Amino acid sequence: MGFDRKIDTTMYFITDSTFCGEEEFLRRVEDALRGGVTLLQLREKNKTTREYIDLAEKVHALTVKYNVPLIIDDRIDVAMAVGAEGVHLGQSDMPVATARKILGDDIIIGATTKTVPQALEAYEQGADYLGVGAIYPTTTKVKTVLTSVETLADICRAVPIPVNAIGGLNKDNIDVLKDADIAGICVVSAIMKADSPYDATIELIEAAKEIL
Ligand code: TZP
Ligand code: MG
Repeated sequence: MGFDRKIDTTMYFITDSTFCGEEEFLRRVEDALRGGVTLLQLREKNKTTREYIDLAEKVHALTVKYNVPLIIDDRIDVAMAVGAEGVHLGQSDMPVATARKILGDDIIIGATTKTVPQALEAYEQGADYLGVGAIYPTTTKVKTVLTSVETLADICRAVPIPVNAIGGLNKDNIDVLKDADIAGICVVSAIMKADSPYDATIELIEAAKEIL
């Protein structure tokens, strides 16, 4: 695709706005950004299009301030509307190739994949990074099945783009990932629901350094 932008997926924070008010949500997002997350995904499943765009604009103002790319989950229209840096697509969302055709080469496209064939397909269609999981059971609302670390390692070997692990990850359980050649970790609860998202981010980055 001639796409060679470097994406730092080391500490990829995915948001969940469902358990607190907007003010607290935005405060937690900014705390995580201050703590050093390298990539941030706004993930909304129950908002209207207008509400999604409204929140994405607010979150984008924060990510721009910290020079962190903003990825919008599922919705390329919302990503385009707010000028987000990227979009993340699952297996039931728009195919990566279609999104690439619409968005062009300058937008980051991530894809959720759980098998080597899915990973190869997403890569060949122009995905810039992959999310693979759930590695552990998760308390975040999501339709997913568990993915073994072995499959994760196979996917890392199969594609030349960054592969991140996701699902139930926290600073105390990511050592199982050390033999898979992942580029980073994705977390929701470990940061979003921490007493201090700032401290949690710093601790996660420290723990990730040991295994990446
Ligand atoms: N996809 C697979 S697991 C998951 C997603 C979006 C949720 C991860 O959330 P948490 O809280 O980090 O387990
Ligand atoms: Mg999706």
